[in-house]
Amino acid sequence: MFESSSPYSDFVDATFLSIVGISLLVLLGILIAMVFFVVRYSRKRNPHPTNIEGNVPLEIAWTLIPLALFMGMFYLGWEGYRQMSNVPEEAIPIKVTARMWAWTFEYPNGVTTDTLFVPVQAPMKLTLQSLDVNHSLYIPAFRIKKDVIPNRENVLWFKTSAVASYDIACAEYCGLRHAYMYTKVVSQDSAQFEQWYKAISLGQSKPYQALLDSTK
Ligand SMILES: [Cu+2]
Repeated sequence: MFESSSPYSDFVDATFLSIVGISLLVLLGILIAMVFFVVRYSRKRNPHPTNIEGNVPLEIAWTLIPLALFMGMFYLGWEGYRQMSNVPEEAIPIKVTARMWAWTFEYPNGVTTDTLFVPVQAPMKLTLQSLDVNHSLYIPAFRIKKDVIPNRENVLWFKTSAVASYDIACAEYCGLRHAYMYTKVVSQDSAQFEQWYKAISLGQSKPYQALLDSTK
């Protein structure tokens, strides 16, 4: 579940787990305090209520502790966003077009495919555009999801760390056959990729299913 397959999947997982951890600690703290107050200050033990005027140290504590927690979470989110937005200059540009209900990937030489083939370890820059409605490019293994909006270009980048294939889905409900908007990222070693790229540029590529099988 927490296998690293893109440059920032580890960071996203660590952020996710630390926020879940903080939430659990806070939940536990609130529960313990609640049970303590229910027992200690029940009407039986404490028949006469006291008016409390305020407590400066306590107020400072319950302001500063949540502030520190939120700033910590903000930092993790910001850092993750920064990593995802800083596209390496040498990244290979791919134009991704979404439409009801399919993905098209266009390589620098103008060749288009329905499956995204990439060389392993090479940074890829995906420019996303939609021909009709809102879609969202989602690659769960890479911890990436980016909306694809008509009349607007969004950009994402990634780099694969292993020779393997990964699912691509549409994560924005886009009509009747939305659930069929599945395809794959197929990461190959660079020699294999070069060969495929040359073949497909000459119009003699193998059917993609054969390539998918070879990466299993
Ligand atoms: Cu879609």
